[in-house]
Amino acid sequence: MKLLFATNNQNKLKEIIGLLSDQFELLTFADIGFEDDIEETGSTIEENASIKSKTIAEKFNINVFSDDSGLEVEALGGAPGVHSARYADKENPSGEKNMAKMLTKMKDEENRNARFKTVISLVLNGKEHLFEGTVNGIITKEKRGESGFGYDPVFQPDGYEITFAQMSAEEKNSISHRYKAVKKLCEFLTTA
Ligand code: ITT
Repeated sequence: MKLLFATNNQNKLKEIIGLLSDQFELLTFADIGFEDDIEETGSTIEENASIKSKTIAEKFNINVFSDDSGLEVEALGGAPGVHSARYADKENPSGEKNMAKMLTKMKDEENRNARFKTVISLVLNGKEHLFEGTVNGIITKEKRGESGFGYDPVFQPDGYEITFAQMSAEEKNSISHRYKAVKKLCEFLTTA
């Protein structure tokens, strides 16, 4: 089955390719010649996932899924959440600036509980289905590790002494929020 993954984020694309089983032929924006930016105007992670997949499904009439993710920090009332990508700088977003802001905000905070959340919106034959994956952990006091992307160097999942950025891609992929959501997506697709 041909399925388009609606994302401009090459890191996420690499992760998903490693997660999806061979029974799906994964298409990207390059395959359909889509070069625009989809404005993520939703106020929740769910809404933004829907906006991305529905925009592409309506324009190209294909089966498509998108993933919207965010980091929710308990002591910050769930922030940055839906604003994770542009937390520190709306115009020129960067993982480095986001982590610096996060570590400053959390400097004297004892409650370091956080969770990554992914929502996948699948539009299959014109109908939308949502799948969610979360992973609990803590915000570390300083950055550790070089792998992954985004907030990975400051996020340590529960049950581990290392951050996502200190894990191999395979290890992160076996426990991540995205993995859990993709697993639900795959289970659904294989029975659909
Ligand atoms: P899209 O083109 O798919 O929208 P994006 O970079 O905007 O890509 P999201 O909105 O889904 O991605 O994610 C928002 C931000 O959350 C992302 O830029 C990262 O900073 C952070 N994030 C998401 N998943 C992450 C992960 O697995 N590890 C670290 N940070 C992550």
